[in-house]
Amino acid sequence: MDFGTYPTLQLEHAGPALIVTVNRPEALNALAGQVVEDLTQLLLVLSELGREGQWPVRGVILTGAGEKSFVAGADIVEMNTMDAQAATEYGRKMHRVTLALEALPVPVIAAVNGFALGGGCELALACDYIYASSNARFGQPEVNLGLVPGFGGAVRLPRRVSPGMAREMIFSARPIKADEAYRIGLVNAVFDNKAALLEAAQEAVAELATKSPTAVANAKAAMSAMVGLSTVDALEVESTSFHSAFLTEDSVEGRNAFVAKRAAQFPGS
Ligand code: CO8
Repeated sequence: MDFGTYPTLQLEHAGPALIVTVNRPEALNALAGQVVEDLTQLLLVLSELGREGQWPVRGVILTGAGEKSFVAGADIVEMNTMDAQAATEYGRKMHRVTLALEALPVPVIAAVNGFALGGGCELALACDYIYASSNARFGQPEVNLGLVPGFGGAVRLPRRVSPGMAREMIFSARPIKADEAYRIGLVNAVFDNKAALLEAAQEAVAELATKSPTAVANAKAAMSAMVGLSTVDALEVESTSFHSAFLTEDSVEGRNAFVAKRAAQFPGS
């Protein structure tokens, strides 16, 4: 699969993982318009994963260049040249990026090294797992700029942590350290440094690669579709998802392998 080349992204295809590095270290990897454009195009390519049973990538790892920052938010310098309409449209483009991340048929792991502020925290929130290095700092500092979160933070943060913690993070603009982010459930796991963080993210993708790709994709799609639904409607989504999973060749193989007491060899379809 040709993933393409992008001015602000570095791509590394490492076994079953695609490591995507936002590469603007001179601005702490802030989300300039070009980064948003590059992420948009890359996600369009990746949305084809799994077509015709092709799974060259089983998980995407999203990180930031350097040790100091994952993503320090929207590019404030660029934003300051915009009028309200252009800035809001910039926000809508990032909404589409976050929705595309959630719609990918493979899990996305945010490997957060250093600052994940504003749009950086919001980008991580659109990922399936958030892993952090011990120097990670998470925050929604928009009120310091007289703004509010614009890339989905007010929507996704209260769903990931408690509504009260989300309000405190957004109203106070106070960044929290990795260990506190872990304690409140924002982060799945914390690692000593960036090398250990990336190694753990790759191990997580290697583990995913042993599972049925169609089942993981089905589970991800169903869990995204259930957000905000009533219990009854969400259970209906689960039934539909279960039914289509049951019909896959992966499911036939998985069930037969269990009965035959052998390891499953999933065809990925
Ligand atoms: N945008 C543009 N440039 C940035 C950003 C940013 N978000 N963050 C850092 N930089 C630049 C700095 O200007 C500096 O550039 P230069 O070397 O040319 O002066 C360079 O990166 C290094 O930064 P610092 O010197 O400031 O590094 P420090 O270690 O002193 O401080 C901080 C690091 C604490 C992260 C500090 O840089 C900071 O506070 N950055 C801004 C963080 C922030 O407020 N982020 C939220 C932005 S708002 C947002 O994301 C809302 C999204 C919704 C927008 C809606 C649509 C438009």
